[in-house]
Amino acid sequence: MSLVIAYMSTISLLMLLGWWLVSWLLLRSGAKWTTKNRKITDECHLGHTTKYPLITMDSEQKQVLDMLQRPFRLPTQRERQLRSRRAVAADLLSTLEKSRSESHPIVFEVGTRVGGSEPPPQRLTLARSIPRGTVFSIFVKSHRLAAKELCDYFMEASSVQELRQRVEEVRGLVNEKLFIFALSFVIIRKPEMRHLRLPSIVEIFPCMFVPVTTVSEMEQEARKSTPDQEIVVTEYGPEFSSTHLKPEHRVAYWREDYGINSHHWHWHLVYPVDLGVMRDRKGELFFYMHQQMLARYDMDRLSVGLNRVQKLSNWRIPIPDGYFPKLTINNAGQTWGSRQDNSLVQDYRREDFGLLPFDVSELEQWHSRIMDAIHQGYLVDHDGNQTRLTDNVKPPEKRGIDLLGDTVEADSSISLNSLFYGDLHNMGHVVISAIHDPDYAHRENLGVMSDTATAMRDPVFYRWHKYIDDIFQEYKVIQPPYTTEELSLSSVEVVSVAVESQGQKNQLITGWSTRDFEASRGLDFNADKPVMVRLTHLNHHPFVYSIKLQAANSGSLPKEVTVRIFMAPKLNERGVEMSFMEQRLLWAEMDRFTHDLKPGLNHILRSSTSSSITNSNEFTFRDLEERPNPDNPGAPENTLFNFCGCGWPQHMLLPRGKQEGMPFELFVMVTDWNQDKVAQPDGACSCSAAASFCGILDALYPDARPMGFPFDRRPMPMLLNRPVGRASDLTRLSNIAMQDITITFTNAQITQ
Ligand code: CUO
Repeated sequence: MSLVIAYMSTISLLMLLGWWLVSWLLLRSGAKWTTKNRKITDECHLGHTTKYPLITMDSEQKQVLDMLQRPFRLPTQRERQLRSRRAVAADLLSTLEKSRSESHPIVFEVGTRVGGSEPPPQRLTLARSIPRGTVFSIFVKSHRLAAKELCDYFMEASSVQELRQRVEEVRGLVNEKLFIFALSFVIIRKPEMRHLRLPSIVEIFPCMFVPVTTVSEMEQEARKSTPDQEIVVTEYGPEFSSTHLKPEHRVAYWREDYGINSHHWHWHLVYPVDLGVMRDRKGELFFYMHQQMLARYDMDRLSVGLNRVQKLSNWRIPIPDGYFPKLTINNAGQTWGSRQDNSLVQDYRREDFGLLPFDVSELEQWHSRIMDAIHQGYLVDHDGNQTRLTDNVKPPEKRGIDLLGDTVEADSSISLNSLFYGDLHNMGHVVISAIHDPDYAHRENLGVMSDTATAMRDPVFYRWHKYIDDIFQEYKVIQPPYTTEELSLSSVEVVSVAVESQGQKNQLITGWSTRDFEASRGLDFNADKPVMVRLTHLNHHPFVYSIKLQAANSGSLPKEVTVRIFMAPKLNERGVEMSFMEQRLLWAEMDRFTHDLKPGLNHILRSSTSSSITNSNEFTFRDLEERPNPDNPGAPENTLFNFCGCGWPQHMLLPRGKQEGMPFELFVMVTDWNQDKVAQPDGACSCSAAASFCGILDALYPDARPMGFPFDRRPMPMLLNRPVGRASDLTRLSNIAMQDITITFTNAQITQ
C-alpha cells in the first residue's frame, strides 16, 4: 500500500512540475490565460453596426508598444539570433527549391516545415533596398512597392505573437520609417488587431517634430539631471523654425503644429497609395480632406494678416519662400534638405530612389491631359474607352470627382490610365523636395515635402496642394448647381444658431497651450528617466453649439436629420464681405451629425469636442500602458478603444482669430437623413471618430451627398425668384441659417 501511495505521490509531483513548466513557458511567450487577464469583447463598436468578436489580452497592447519603441535602436542579441536562424532556414529552403527546379522532385510530408510557414525575411528585397537612416517617402513609387512588400509580410501574421516574431526578424534590416509605417498599417488593418491602439507618432519619431537643437538640449538636460529628478522636461515653441523677417513665419505655429502633421501622417496611412487598399470614395476624400486643410490654413492666414495661399501654377519661375526645417531624419543628426528663397524647380536627375530621370515638362503634360479630360467630360482608359465625368450619378457608379481624385493622387491600380495621366500629385512632392539638389550632386537628402509627417511644415506644401485643388475645382464649377429641391427641407426650420463658451454667446477665445510627449520612447537619451518635450500649440476654450429647430407638427416629417455645420471668415484680405464664389473655398467643415427629430421645437446642444472631423484622443505610450483594457470594449463609453489615430487635432478646430476679434460666419444646414444615409455592410468596424475626414474603416463613407456639400458647387443663379450672390442668400430656405461670431486671440495660456 505504501508503495502505491509513493507511486501516486511521484505521479502527482511530476504532473505539478509539468503544469508549472507549461505555465512558465506560456508566460514567457507573453500569453495570459487567467479570466482576469483575458477580455472577450462583445463587438467592435461603431454606431449601429455589428462588428468582429475580439479576444483582448493586456499583454498584446504592451507588445505592440514595445515593437513601436525606439525604431532606431540596433537589434538585440535575440533578434540577431532569430535572424541568423532564419537565414540558415532560408538558405536551406532555396537549396531545396533549386534542387526541385533541377528536376529532382522532393516530396515533403504534409505538415513539414522548413524555417516555419512564413516566407523568410531575406526575400524582402524591395523592403531592404531602402537604407536605414534615410528618407522613406510614400510619394516615391519604389518606396511604395517596398512598403507593400513589408506590409504584406506583416499582414500574414495571424497573431500578435507571430507579428512580433516577424518584427524581430526584420528590425534593424529595414528603414525605420518604413518599418513603423508597415507595422502601423497592419495594426490598423488586421481585424483581429484593431482593438490595439497606436501611440502618437510624435513619441515614435520625435526628431520629425522638434529641431535638432532641441533634441541636443534634451540630451544635455538628461545628462545634467540629478538622481532625485523623476523626469526631464525641455520646452519647444512657439518660436518655431524661422524669424519674423519672413511674413510666412506668422503661420509657422499652424504649419508646424504637431497635431496637424500627425493627422496628415495618419491620413495617408489609412488611405495609402499602391498598397492594394480600396476604400470607398478614396479619390474624392483625397480631394476633400486636402481642400479642407487649405480652407483651414487660409483662415489662419487671414487671422494673421496674410493673403490666402497662391497656387504654384508656374513651374518656370522661382519659388519666393524657402524653408529650412532643422529637423533630423534619423538619430545620427542627418538633416533634411533645405530650400533657399527663390529656388527654381528643376528636372529630376537623382539616382538614389530608383526613379527614372524625370522632366518638369512631364508634370505639365499630365496636368494638361487631366484638364482636357475635365473639359471634354470624360477620362480615357488604356483601351481608349471613355468614362464620363459627372457627379450626378447613383452608386455604385463612381462620381467624376472620385475618378479624378484617383487619377491625380495617383494610385496606379485605381487610376483609370496611370500611363497617360501620370503620377502628378506624388511626383510634384518629389521634384519639389529635390529642388535643392536635383541631380544629387551634393548628396543632400530630400526635403520635408517628401514625408507625410513633415510636409505640412513647409509653406510650399499649400502652394502645391492649391495647384492640385485647382484641378478639382475646375471640375466642380462645371457641375450643375444644386437645385432648390436638393438643398431644401421645408418641414424643418432652423430657428436659431449660437455658440456658447465660458458664459459668452457667439464669442470664442483662442490662445496657447502645451502638451508633453515622452521623447525617450522614440530616441535613446541614455537616461534612466523619461525625457519629455513640451510642445506649444494653439488652443481654444471648448464651446457648445446651441441650435433650435422647429419641425412641422404634421405632414411628412423626417425621422432623422443630418446637421451640417461650417465656418468661414466673413471678410476677405481687403476687409470686404465675400461673394458666394469667393467665400466658397473658405468654408471649413466643423461638424456633421444626425439628430432624431421630434415634432415641434427641438433644441440641440452639441459640444465642440464631439466634432466629426476631430480625433480628440492622441494617446501617448504612457496613456496606453496605464489605461486598463475596458471590461466591455463594445460599450459606447469605450469606443475610444477602437481609436486608430486619424482625425484633425481637437486643439486646431478653431482658427486663431485676431487679438481685436475677427468676424466669422457659422452656417448650419439641416437635411433629410433618409436621403443622406448610406447602407453599411455588416461587419463595419472602428475608426469612426473623425468620419468626415477619415471615413470609416471597412465601411462606406457615411454621407451620400458629395463631399463638401453644399459648397462644392457654384450656386444656382436664382433662389425663390431672387439672385444668389452670397452664402447668406441660401438662408431663404427654412432649413439653413447663419450666425455671425467673433474669434478673439488672447495670446495667453489656455488651461482646460
Ligand atoms: Cu497629403 Cu500631398 O497629399 O500630401
